Amino acid sequence: MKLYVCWGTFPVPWPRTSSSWRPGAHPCKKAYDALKRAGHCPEVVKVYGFAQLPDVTSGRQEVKRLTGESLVPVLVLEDGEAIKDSENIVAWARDNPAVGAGQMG
Ligand SMILES: N[C@@H](CCC(=O)N[C@@H](CS)C(=O)NCC(=O)O)C(=O)O
Repeated sequence: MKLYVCWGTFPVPWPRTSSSWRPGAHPCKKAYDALKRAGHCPEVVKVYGFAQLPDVTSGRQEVKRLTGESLVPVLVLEDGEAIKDSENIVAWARDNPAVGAGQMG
């Protein structure tokens, strides 16, 4: 699976006012962490740029082609299904743990 993210999956230390930008709630990190927690190991694709600007990077163009928007994070499953919005990705990870995830030994 591929996870398209902005510039990385680092935490953002600064508070923002909109709901998806609370401290520590960097949407791309949230999506990545949820997938890792569920035992997945997504290939992370950094798309760089900014959603509000023209899609100059190939990553942004691919995300736009897949979802109709250039906003990340976007998860692309092995069958090509694209899931956009970090909340949806977190929910998908919760509902689809990797085979063997959570088992010890
Ligand atoms: N509601 C969306 C918000 C996504 C969002 O805010 N993404 C950040 C990047 S992590 C952003 O700045 N997007 C604009 C951009 O991609 O330039 C979600 O939770 O996925």
